[in-house]
Amino acid sequence: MLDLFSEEAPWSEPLAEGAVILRRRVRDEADELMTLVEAIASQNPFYHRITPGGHRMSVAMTNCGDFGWSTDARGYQYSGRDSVTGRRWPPMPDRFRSLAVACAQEAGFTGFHPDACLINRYEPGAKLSLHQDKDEEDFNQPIVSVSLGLPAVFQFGGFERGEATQRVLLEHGDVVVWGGPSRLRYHGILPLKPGIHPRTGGFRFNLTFRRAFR
Ligand code: MD6
Ligand code: FE
Repeated sequence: MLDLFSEEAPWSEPLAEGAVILRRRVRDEADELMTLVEAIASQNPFYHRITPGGHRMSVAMTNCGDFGWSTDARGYQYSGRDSVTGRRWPPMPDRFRSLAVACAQEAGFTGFHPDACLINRYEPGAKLSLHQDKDEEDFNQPIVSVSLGLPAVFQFGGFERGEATQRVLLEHGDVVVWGGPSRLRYHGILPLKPGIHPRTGGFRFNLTFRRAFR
């Protein structure tokens, strides 16, 4: 019998055409994912990057995979090396890749081949202003976003910055898959509220898997 009141994870919540939240999709493996994040950060620490406009980002970032996204005085770009350290990014763990591919598939996107994984770390007050993800070459490939640790409010808008936004809470273990007709929607994260999460302490982490180059 269909029981509408049992909380059987994961469950999916459509956001818009081409965008879906897979609620608690990685909750049971979140500890192991965090251990991998810590290993990556021990090789390539989180930095608060400086935007071309000279602003220090409130979100600290690192990457793994063949390419990493970052920003510096030259602009926003994907590159094979960290411009701070000059070193290649740590490889994308197989565990990360297969998870991202599986989530994309569950959302209806076959043939996702991520070559970059951006890892964001939010502290209380950290936010990400409304933006589009448009530094990738092929907008036919979706983005898979994994939330770990403290909850945050995700803003999900339209195709112009000024359009109204939906607000949804993203919690530990939630995955958002994002592509097709929604691929270029504006989105952002409101300032993180202070709290303590049993696995991540005072932080929220977000992994976004992307295909940067064709
Ligand atoms: C975050 N995420 O959740 C920031 N971009 O911390 C993003 O900017 C994002 O979640 C594209 C697709 C999904 C996302
Ligand atoms: Fe984004």
